[in-house]
Amino acid sequence: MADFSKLREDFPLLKSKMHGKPLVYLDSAATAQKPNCVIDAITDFYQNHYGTVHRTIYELSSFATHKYEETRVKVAKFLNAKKNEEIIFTRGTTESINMVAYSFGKAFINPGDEILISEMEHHSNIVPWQILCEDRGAILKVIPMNDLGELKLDEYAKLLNAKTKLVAITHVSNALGTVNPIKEMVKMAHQMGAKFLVDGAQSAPHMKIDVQDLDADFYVFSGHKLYGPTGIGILYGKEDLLNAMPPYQGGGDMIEKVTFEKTTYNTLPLKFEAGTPLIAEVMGLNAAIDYINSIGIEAIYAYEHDLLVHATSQMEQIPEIQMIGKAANKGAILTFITDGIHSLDIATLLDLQGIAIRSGHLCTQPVMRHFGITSTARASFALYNSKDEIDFFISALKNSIQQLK
Ligand code: 7TS
Repeated sequence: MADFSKLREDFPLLKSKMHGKPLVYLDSAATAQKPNCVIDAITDFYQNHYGTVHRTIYELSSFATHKYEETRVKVAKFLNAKKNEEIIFTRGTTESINMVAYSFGKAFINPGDEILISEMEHHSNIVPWQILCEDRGAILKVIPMNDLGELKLDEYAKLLNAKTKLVAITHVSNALGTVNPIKEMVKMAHQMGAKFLVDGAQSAPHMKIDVQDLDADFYVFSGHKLYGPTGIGILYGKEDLLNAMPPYQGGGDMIEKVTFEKTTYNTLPLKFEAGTPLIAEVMGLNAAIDYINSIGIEAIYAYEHDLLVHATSQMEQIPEIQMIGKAANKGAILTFITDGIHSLDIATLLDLQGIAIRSGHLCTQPVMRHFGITSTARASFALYNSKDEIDFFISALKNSIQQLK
């Protein structure tokens, strides 16, 4: 069992001070801090091994290609994908969703078809579908949620019909913390013949993912929320679907043969990886997955859940605080508003005490609309946070409220 009190030491930035106070970093839902092993893997690659992948045979390139493809195998294992070829490297969750919207859309979406999303989606799982629907004459429908921040599954069942071609839902809401019953939702979609995309941006870093058990057709996430570098993400897709979809971009590596008359495309996964890829970022992701595996994702889930329970019970005792997102099954995300005080003011006062939280609409304006607000404050936890930090955050929050009242 990992000693979580020591893990913090793996993260150099967490030793720093902000406004002269020790940093308490509570914005991991936006992006996670990086352990030394990830930073070192990227530096080591640039200093000692840097070269291109797939195109040539000299030693540097062979090494880079080997590590690049080794990372694909690690990601496939991490998600329990059936085949390594089902793992595509992208720039992040946003790009993965846009890729599916473009390529799946081109192959399978026709005028009058329906795409289902939910009221709690991040803007990256709304806008690409709107663009697609406008383009193809398709219709976007939205599964509503209740005031606890849980999806209404009875409404979902009613919205599903023979015209539904794709359902795209977040596994864990970045605004509410809600963990959606994805396995059950996938089953319902499949019974209607619809495909299912899971936005795993907030689940992959925190819980065991088994794409075969979920039976998801697509599962996407970002490396930077998983203690890896920015600029790297994953699109998992079932092989037969990816094979049936046209390429997203044209360029080097994604071709089999090019002539001016006709070009034929490479097989999976390179068909979807046009151009020189994010090689150093993949090296960083490789190290990040090793790091998570060395701790154990189940242990991370249990530890963070404990932090969530500890924080929630204290938050509920602050009379001026109203929690946004009270689902029965929640990830380690606490979103709240404060009577008569703007979230930006709270975030500013906390920042002066070294505490980093997010404020604003959290890229989920429809969630804000549901609750009749425009802005919230959000504290989110990761494996390097501690109960002491949470206690410090709670007391600083209480002080800030008294100051601003
Ligand atoms: N989907 C969800 C559920 C997210 O939380 C995010 C990022 C994205 C998609 C987009 O990921 P990206 O890596 O492509 O940007 N969420 C947040 C957040 O809550 N605060 O900043 C980014």
